Amino acid sequence: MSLKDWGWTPFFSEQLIPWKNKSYLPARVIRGEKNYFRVWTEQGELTVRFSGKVRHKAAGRPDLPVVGDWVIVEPQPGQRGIIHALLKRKSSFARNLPGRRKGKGRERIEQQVIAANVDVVLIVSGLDRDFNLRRIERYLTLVGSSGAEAVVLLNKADLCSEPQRCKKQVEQIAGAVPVHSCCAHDAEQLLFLSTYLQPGRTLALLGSSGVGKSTILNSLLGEQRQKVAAVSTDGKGRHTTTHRELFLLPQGGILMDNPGMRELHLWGDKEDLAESFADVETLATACRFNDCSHKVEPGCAVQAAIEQGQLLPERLNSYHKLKEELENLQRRRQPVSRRGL
Ligand SMILES: Nc1nc2c(ncn2[C@@H]2O[C@H](COP(=O)(O)OP(=O)(O)OP(=O)(O)O)[C@@H](O)[C@H]2O)c(=O)[nH]1
Ligand SMILES: [Mg+2]
Ligand SMILES: [Zn+2]
Repeated sequence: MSLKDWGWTPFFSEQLIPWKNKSYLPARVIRGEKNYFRVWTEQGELTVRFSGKVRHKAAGRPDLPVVGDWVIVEPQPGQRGIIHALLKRKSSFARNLPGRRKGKGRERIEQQVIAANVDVVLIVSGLDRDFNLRRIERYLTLVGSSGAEAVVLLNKADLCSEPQRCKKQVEQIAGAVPVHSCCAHDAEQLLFLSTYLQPGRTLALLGSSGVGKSTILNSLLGEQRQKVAAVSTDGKGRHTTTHRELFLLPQGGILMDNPGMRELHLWGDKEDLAESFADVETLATACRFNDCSHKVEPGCAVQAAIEQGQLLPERLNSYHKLKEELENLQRRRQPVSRRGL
């Protein structure tokens, strides 16, 4: 196995210049625990922690390593090592940290980078009780701001009486993002994923708990590596997966399994809606006023599209809601110094 199989590209090797004369190794973070990481290197897997210097230099949590990151590691005896630096990310997805802390009477917001260097995010949604177009819109906006490509995977097609109808509904809100439906228990139904899987390419499974993310991974691996558990009687997942982790697939490609997301507070700015709500924003170019809010103004092309049945009111509500959330975030965001590592 080579670094390339794990996603190493010139984008990262160009960053090695300052480290050239040291006996350090590039390594990919494949799993994060509370106080240490598992990384993959050309010499195999190591358990590593980051040096005090890395912690000290980090301007905040976003500058600390997460699963998917490439780091510079000094190997130590006993399959251990120390992380000396974090390489610049090609892509990262982040959310506004749920359960914001309050500092000195002022509400603080914090960016939580969930994962790094992902090429394609598979947004997984169940075609059972989990199915929710508004949640898919939220995921599409999150991925739109990450630098990764998005693909929607509607799983549990066997539990849905009209999977094609649901798929069409999703296609209507997904713009150019491809939408697939499948049953994860049947490996043949996952063959279409080979379009996205290539050696060195990193895919990540994202979605609520219980939608079948780990089941998809196990099917692709051809073995039960990740624990899966039935959803509870109220249709909710059980948060079976508790860690993010990267897996190398036998057919080539890397797949990240993630814990189910409880809350999905966006991190980004309102420009991120340009992709996930391209339909609304295109209509908006024909509004009479440049700063039209698409609520009450005369000559609003968006409202006109609703009246003519070309745009669903739920979709516009969703747009307003996410836009407000992003504007609020922009207002409250404190400039974080990006010192890098
Ligand atoms: N009927 C049906 N059941 C499925 C399918 N995919 C997964 N399941 C079942 O759904 C349940 C939850 O699957 P998991 O793979 O654990 O879900 P997960 O998304 O990894 O959940 P967390 O780890 O909690 O985030 C398990 O009982 C699976 O067997 C499918 O396509 N059809
Ligand atoms: Mg899981
Ligand atoms: Zn308007």
